[in-house]
Amino acid sequence: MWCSSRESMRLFILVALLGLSRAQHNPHTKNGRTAIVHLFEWRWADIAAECERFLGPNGFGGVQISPPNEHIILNNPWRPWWQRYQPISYKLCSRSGTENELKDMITRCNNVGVNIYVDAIINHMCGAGGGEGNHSSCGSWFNAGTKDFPSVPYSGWDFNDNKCKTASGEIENYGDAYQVRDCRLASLLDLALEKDYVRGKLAEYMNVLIDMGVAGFRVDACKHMWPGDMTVVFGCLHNLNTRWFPDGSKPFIYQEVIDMGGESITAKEYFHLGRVTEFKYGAKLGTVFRKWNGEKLCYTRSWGEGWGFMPDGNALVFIDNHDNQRGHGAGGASILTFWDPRLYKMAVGYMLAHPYGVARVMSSFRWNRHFVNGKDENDWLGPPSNADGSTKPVPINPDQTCGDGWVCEHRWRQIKNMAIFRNVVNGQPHSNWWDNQNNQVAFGRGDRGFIVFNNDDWDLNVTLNTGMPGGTYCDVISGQKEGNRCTGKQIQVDNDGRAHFSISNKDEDPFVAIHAESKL
Ligand code: QV4
Ligand code: CA
Repeated sequence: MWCSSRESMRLFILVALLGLSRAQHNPHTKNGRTAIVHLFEWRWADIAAECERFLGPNGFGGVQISPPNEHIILNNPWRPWWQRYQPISYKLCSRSGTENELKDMITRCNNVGVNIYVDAIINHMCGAGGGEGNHSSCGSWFNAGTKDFPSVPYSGWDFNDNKCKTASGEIENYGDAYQVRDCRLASLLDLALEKDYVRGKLAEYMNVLIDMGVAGFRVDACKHMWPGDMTVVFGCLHNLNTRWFPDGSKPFIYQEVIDMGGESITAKEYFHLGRVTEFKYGAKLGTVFRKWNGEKLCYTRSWGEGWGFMPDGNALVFIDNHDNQRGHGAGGASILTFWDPRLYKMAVGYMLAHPYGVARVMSSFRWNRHFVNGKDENDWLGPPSNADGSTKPVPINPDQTCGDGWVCEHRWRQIKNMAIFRNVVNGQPHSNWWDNQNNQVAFGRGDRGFIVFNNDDWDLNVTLNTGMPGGTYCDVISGQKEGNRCTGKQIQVDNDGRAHFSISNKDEDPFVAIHAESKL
């Protein structure tokens, strides 16, 4: 069972004194793997297969899965993706599959070296307007109006309404930390995490998943929870399952806090608990690659902390996420997504080549966008589904792309190969920077890898010091090494480490990347 708050407080202080409090910052990826991929709304059966047939063989470190717990099922709008952000209980049946399918996926992914990270919704239950009945993914009865969730069980006592001071009961002003944490986010019934009982239920839910073999959690809506309450819940978490992880490993925690500056709550308040999503990263890199606001790629020489981002050891980075790729959450119009594939591939490539942060790749489904006055009226549309609302499987085409509306950005050659690049250069310093004082830049990672971008409107033709050992390398963007042949451009590195690069601004992908394992 769960630990009492006093025990966990003592444990926390002990852990802090021993200097082990950074344990929850480690993703525990296996065998030198690095990148995480968010398989948004995928079914457990498809993720298990993807681990075995693609993620394991291509060196991906882990998968962020959609919330596995019981959620509301909505008819209006019809089965939106965001119904999964409205918990009904901690039973493990969801739109992605059953508890057995979840267990099978966790086991099979771990067995091929791929970790599972769970999207944990612990700030709230369903919306206040969620009604009464059993329109929920395991069929549990609930009543949102009276705040009754017997399958947990939670009752009215377990929610924050008595503490919230706004007239509407909603968060009205993000300048007031009390409102942000004690009032309702978008009408979602706000849990009282100050209560031992609630803390215990949350820890129990997370511990069931840890015992099954997950490696950690993306924790939803952390801005809306008090760090002190979260400290107690996380202090109660088990160590990872020793069938796959070293003895004494703590779950990896990465917290969703959107801190673009200018609010009362800052990301810093959460650093001791685990990593934090760095939302400035994608917003800024999108602005740079789009060349908006006078930004130039050459200014990214000091990319990372030099741009005012959080400390490297705290950051979880991404180009887009499931919210801001469709106008939810934060980041605005500069966010690059699969809808802008040419710039998107460069931005994801840049992220995966750069040492800052733990990197997460997005894998999306396509939907019918319908803009009215600049707003996408279809931003709610759920994953590819059958007429009864069940999610469609992910079919793999003969050319290895995905069918039925699944985008599978992680399978795009350029992105997959850059995930491998990140593993090959892991631990190497950012080195041998070059730029043309505009939008052509290059940098290396010690003597293990080198990347060159041309985001100008003219050709790049330059000889650069790569820092790499002499030899012929295969560019993993225009092609890749297959056996001992190269399906893309070849790059000749001289014995002094210098190589000539030529990248037309008209190239399909105007960037080139080579690494130690793409040597011919
Ligand atoms: C609406 C109104 C309310 C009204 C209510 C009446 O907004 O004012 O009282 O109807 O019933 C959906 C609807 C939203 C609706 C709400 C409750 O979009 O209109 O309220 O349900 O019925 C996702 C979606 C939300 C969705 C939510 C729950 O993005 O649109 O709300 O799921 O289904 C902030 C936070 C940050 C958050 C981000 C989106 O600081 O934490 O906003 N991001 C995370 C997730 C995100 C998720 C949630 C948090 C909530 O990444 O996907 O929201 O779990 O920046
Ligand atoms: Ca809250």
